[in-house]
Formats: sequence, structure tokens, C-alpha cells
Amino acid sequence: MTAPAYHIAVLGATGAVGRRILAELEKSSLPIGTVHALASARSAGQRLPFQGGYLTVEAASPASFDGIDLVLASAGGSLSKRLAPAAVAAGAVVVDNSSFWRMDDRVPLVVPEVNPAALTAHQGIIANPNCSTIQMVVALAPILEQFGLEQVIVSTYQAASGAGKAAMDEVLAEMQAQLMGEDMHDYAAVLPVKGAAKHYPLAFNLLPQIDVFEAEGYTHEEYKMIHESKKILLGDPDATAVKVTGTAVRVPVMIGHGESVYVDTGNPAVTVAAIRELLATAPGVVVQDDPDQQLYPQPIEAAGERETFVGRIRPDLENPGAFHLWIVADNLVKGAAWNTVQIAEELAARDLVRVPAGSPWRA
Ligand code: NAP
Ligand code: 3JN
Repeated sequence: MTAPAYHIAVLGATGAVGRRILAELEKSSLPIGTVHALASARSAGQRLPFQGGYLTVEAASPASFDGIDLVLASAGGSLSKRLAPAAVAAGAVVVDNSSFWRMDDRVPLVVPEVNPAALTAHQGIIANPNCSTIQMVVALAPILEQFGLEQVIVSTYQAASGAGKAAMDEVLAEMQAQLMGEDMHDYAAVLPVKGAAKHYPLAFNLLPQIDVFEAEGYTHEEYKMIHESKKILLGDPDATAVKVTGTAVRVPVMIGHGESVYVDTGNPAVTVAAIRELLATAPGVVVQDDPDQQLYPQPIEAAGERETFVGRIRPDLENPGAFHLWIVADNLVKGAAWNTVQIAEELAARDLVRVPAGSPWRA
């Protein structure tokens, strides 16, 4: 019997994430039948390079999923809310990059290095976590498993590309304006949050706001990191076994999120050498940590890579068993496109590219 070749739709194919999904599909081991590039009606007819040829972009609608096995979606939450059930009803399995389905207990939230077994219970929709969550849990999961974990405090340094193509264009325009002696404030129209009352330049600046503000002065991005990491690591978004908190900051970097992470194992016997040794062989992790050689992870070096890079591994000076890590990954690759395609590969390897009979979204 020949292995199946999957008919794949990339929803949001013209976007910052969608274009990377196409690039990851080109490198993927997935047996590909056809690939359909879907976006808004504005982009219909546009051509996107793929496998030495071109895909012609089609306007996405519920009818786009007829004959499709697998949908890789990155067109935002409102579209995923509407189109993911339609795709599953048409018989396709959806791997969704938006936050819309992540907290739904019928939907596995998966990082293949960490909780691939969660895929076995999928009902047609699988959620890809937020980029900042993904790179953090890739490094934390082995620590939790080997030594235990009591508390995590993260500060993020998030690249402009996390906010989409328009945000990247905006920062470049601001930089150019500032260098030409113009007022860069005139170019701030998207960041920190599209549609917000105020916009500020990111060029030559830091913005301690990613997404909208919610309860207790935390942003939505900060809550995503808290609840998503608990769902992935502990199986429950509200688990209390590990305390997680953080601050999410946008920085004028184009690609690659950085994270400074305080990790308390609660076990004073754990040494920094043991943490370094563990992470050196952890799946998806590359340790770059040699202060004598000034070796540490940097966004410009992580850009384009699938791995999560960890360095500056050091003990907390006052709390034995607690450590500080500096974690960097390409937010569009491991944080979105590669994790999505990696989930698709894992589904294929487990023969799970099928909608189970009891799915709530099955027609
Ligand atoms: P982007 O560059 O702005 O691209 C948005 C994509 O969605 C484009 O392809 C756009 O098509 C398409 N789209 C917008 N409205 C549509 C509509 N009505 N019908 C069909 N397609 C539509 O944004 P991005 O950075 O790629 O992010 C896209 C989404 O991916 C985000 O909203 C988010 O949900 C998710 N994301 C996840 C992560 C993560 O952390 N895992 C990171 C970034 C983004 P047009 O070009 O035709 O407008
Ligand atoms: O800002 C970043 O660095 C990551 C952004 C992710 C994002 C952007 C727009 C909408 C998301 C996400 O994946 O959480 C969403 C969303 O809520 O779907």
C-alpha cells in the first residue's frame, strides 16, 4: 500500500507566518499531494513561490476545504473561529496558529518536543501555542520532568514580526524617518496594538505592552503565556502546581524573541552543571553558553533556525535550586510555522490526519 499524499490548505498564506509555513512545507518530510494558498479576497490571484513554481492565492471560504486533508491556519482568531469548524466538517484536520481555540478543552495545545501524546485525543482542531510560550516550554519541560518546577518568572523581548508584516514595515519606516530627521511618530499606526487608542514608535524604543490590557494590569500576551504554559506542561491552564508570571515587552528587533527566565526548581540540590547537561541533550534545544567566549543566544543568529537556543545559564545567587536562563528562538519559525508543520508531521507519523467519528465539528 502506498503512503497517503496529503492535500493541504495554508490559510493566511500571504502573511508573515503563512509565508514561513510554505517555506517549512517545502523542507518537510510530509508526503504532499497538493497545496492551496488561501488568504483574503484582496490577495486573490497573487502568486506565491513554492517548490520552484508558484501557488495562486485563492480567497478563503468554507468551500475552500472540499477535498482537503490538512489545514494549516494563520489568518487570525476571528477567521479561525469561523473557518476551522467548517474545515473539520469538510473532513480536514486543522492546525491553528491563532489563540481562539487554545483554551478550549476539546483542543490539544501542542509543542511536539513537549507533549506530542496530546495529539492522540484530537477531535479535528489542534492549536499551536503563542510563540513566546513555545520557546519557553521547550526549555522548561525537561527541567520540570527531571528536577521539578515550582516557579517561573519570565520577561520577554519580542520582535516586531510577532505583530505581523505591517508592524515590521512600520518599524523600518520609523527608523528611516528618524535617520532622515523626520518625526518618526508620524509612522506609528499599528504598534503596540492595532486599533488601540494610542500608537507609539518601536524604533529606538521599547514597548511594555503586547496585546490589550486585562485584569490586574497584565496584558493578554502575559495571560496567554501563563495559561498556555500550564496547559502544555501540566495539562490544565489553571494548574497551581507551578507558579508562572511574566512581563511581555516589544523590542526593535525584526525576527527572534528573547526571554529572560527565572526558574525555581524548589530543589536546592540541583546544580547549574546539571541544568546545563540536561538542556544540552533536550529535544529541540541548543545550548549556547560560554561567557569566556562571549557565547550566548542572539536573535540575529537564531533567525531562520528551528531550534530553541539557551544560554546565560546561571544560579540565582540567593535562592539555591533557582536559575536564570536566556532563551531565544525564531518566533516565526519555531514560534509559529515550524511548530505548525512539525505538528502536521507528528500527526502523519501517528496516522492521525483524520477527523474522528465523535468530533463536535464533524458534519
Ligand atoms: P499578517 O502578516 O498580517 O497576515 C495575516 C494573514 O491573514 C494574511 O495572509 C491575510 O491575507 C490573512 N487574512 C486576513 N484577513 C483575512 C480574511 N478575511 N480572509 C482570509 N484571509 C485573511 O499576520 P501574521 O503575523 O502572519 O499572523 C497571522 C495570525 O497568525 C495572527 O493573527 C495570529 O492569530 C497567528 N500568529 C500566531 C503566532 C504564534 O505565536 N504562534 C505568531 C504570530 C501570528 P491578506 O494578505 O489577503 O490580507
Ligand atoms: O506579538 C507576538 O510576538 C506574538 C503574537 C501573536 C499573535 C498575534 C496576533 C493575534 C496572536 C497569538 O498567536 O497569540 C494572535 C492571536 O490571538 O491569535
